Amino acid sequence: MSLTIAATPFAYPFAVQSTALVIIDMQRDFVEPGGFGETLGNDVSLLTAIVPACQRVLAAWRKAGGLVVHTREAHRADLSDCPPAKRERGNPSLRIGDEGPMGRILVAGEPGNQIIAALAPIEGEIVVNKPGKGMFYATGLHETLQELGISHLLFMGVTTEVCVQTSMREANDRGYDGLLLTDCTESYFPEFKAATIAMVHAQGAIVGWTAESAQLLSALP
Ligand code: C5J
Repeated sequence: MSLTIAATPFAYPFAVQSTALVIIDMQRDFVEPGGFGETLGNDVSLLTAIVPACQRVLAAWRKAGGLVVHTREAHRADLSDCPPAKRERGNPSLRIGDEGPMGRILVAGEPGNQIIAALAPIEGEIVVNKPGKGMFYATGLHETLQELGISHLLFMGVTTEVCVQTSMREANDRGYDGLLLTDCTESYFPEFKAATIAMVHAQGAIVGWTAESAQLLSALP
């Protein structure tokens, strides 16, 4: 069945069977108080504020029978998939692989690397550990989505201008129609979120579409 979201800059037609809901990096270290994000001086309450809206969308999408993809920014324990340039840049108090407040920073399997309980994956959902900011780099996800006949992607998660935007741009270059749910994404920097939303739907949806979650919820049967 063809559905339509009243989106910006124009209507977004989609079908549940060929669309995946993608939840980017809602992992404890970025979102929860006491995690890595907070040790960097970020106000994580901005990010936790989107959790109820994300839960509503996830519940409705599961009920509609749609595919769900969860991502985590995660490296192997030996950091063989972490380029030195990523680990060594700048002068942070903690680097990737160091012991942080919730285990080793951005290392797969550590407590801080788990998706927050409120959005925990269930059986049948795809969980992708991604070593980069974008969800397609070195993950094999494009091939999986192609096999499943997915052509449309609905995006939620954090942070808007980093991993969410990078993933949307990667998706756009691979031929997917992507839509960003604006009340289900957040940044530690509100001005970066606003700029990203504007960039995504500028120039006739040059990267994709944007809409509030209410628009998606009212479009679902
Ligand atoms: C994400 C980051 N998930 N900001 N990572 O956006 O480093």
